Amino acid sequence: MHLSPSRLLATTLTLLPLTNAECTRAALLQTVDEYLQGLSMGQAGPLQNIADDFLNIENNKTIPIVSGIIGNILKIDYNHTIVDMLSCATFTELVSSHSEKPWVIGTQIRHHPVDNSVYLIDSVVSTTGDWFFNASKTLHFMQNESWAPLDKPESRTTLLAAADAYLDMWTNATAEAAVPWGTPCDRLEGSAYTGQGLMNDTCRVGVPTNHAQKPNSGRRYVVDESVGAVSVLCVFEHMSPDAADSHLFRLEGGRLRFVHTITRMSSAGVGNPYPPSARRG
Ligand SMILES: *[C@@H]1O[C@H](CO)[C@@H](O)[C@H](O)[C@H]1NC(C)=O
Ligand SMILES: *[C@@H]1O[C@H](CO)[C@@H](O)[C@H](O)[C@H]1NC(C)=O
Ligand SMILES: *[C@@H]1O[C@H](CO)[C@@H](O)[C@H](O)[C@H]1NC(C)=O
Ligand SMILES: *[C@@H]1O[C@H](CO)[C@@H](O)[C@H](O)[C@H]1NC(C)=O
Ligand SMILES: *[C@@H]1O[C@H](CO)[C@@H](O)[C@H](O)[C@H]1NC(C)=O
Ligand SMILES: CC(=O)N[C@H]1CO[C@H](CO)[C@@H](O)[C@@H]1O
Repeated sequence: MHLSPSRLLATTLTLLPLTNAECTRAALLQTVDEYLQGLSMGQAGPLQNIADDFLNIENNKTIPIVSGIIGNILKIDYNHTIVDMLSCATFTELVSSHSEKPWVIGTQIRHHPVDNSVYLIDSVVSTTGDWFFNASKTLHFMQNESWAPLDKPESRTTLLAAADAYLDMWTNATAEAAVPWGTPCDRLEGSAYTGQGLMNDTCRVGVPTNHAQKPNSGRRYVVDESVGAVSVLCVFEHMSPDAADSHLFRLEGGRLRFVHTITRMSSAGVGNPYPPSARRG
C-alpha cells in the first residue's frame, strides 16, 4: 500500500511521543537527589515530577508522604544508590547517626518510564529499638565496603535467583544449598557484622533452620547488574508482629560478597513507622 504524505505525517506524529518514552538514568538519580534533599530539609517540597497516581509506603503501610519520615530533618552521613534501568527504579540506603533520633533507611523509588514521573516511594525506616539497630556502627561498616562497578556485570537472572534463594531459606529446606555463598562474605544485619574480624567473613551464620516458618512475602526488587546488586523489600511474616524488611545483596563473580539488612521490628510493628515523639513539630 502506498502512503499519502498526509498519512505519513500522521504516522510520524503518532510515533513521536514514543521516542520520549524511555527511562533515563539522569532522571532516576535526579529524584534520588531530591529525595535526599527533602529528608535533609524535613519537607517533600524538593520532589519534582510526581505522578498523579503517586503512593508513599513506609514499613509496609501506605501513608501520606508528609506524615512520614520526610517530616523529620535528617543529617545524612551516608547514602548509596543502585539503579535499575529495566524497572525504571532505584534503591537507596542511607544512615543518619548524629542525633538523638538516628535512622537507617532503605528506599525503593519507582518511575513511569513514559515520562520518568515518580509513582512509588517505598521505604523501610528503622530506628532505635529495631533489629540490631545502632546507626553509628552501621555507618562505620557500610563506609568500609566497596560497591564499585564490576569488571564483569552480573546477570539479572543470577541476581534474582540468589536473592530469592536467600529469602526462601526461612520456608524451604533446600534453598540454603541454592544460595551462591561467597568467601569472603560479609553480612551487615542492622549493625551486626560478620566482617572485620568479627565472624570470619562468612554470611553462612545464623541461617534459619525452622523451615515451617511463614514466608518473606510481598517481595519488590530493584536490580543493578553493573554493580552486581539486588535490593528486595518484603514482609517477614515469621516475626511477631510482621516486620518490614530490606535486604540488599552484592555478588562478585557470581558469589555472594555482601548482604545488608534493615528490619523494622518495634513493638508497634508494621505500619507504625515511628512513635509520635520522633516527629518534628
Ligand atoms: C550522597 O552521597 C554522595 C556520595 O556518594 C555525596 O556526594 C552526596 O553529597 C550525598 N548526599 C547527601 C544528601 O548526603
Ligand atoms: C553503638 O555502638 C557503639 C560501638 O559499639 C557504642 O559505643 C554505642 O554506645 C552504641 N550506641 C548505642 C545507642 O547503643
Ligand atoms: C576496610 O577496612 C580495612 C581495614 O580494616 C581496609 O584494609 C580496607 O581497605 C577498607 N576497605 C574500604 C573499602 O574502605
Ligand atoms: C526450594 O528451593 C529449591 C532451591 O532453590 C528449589 O529448587 C525448589 O523449587 C524450592 N521449593 C519450593 C517449594 O519453593
Ligand atoms: C573463626 O575461625 C576460627 C578458625 O576456624 C575459629 O577458631 C573461630 O572460632 C571462628 N570465629 C568465629 C567468631 O566464628
Ligand atoms: C501497603 C502494603 O504494601 N501492604 C502489604 C503489607 O504486607 C502484606 C503481606 O506481604 C501485604 O499483603 C500487603 O499488601
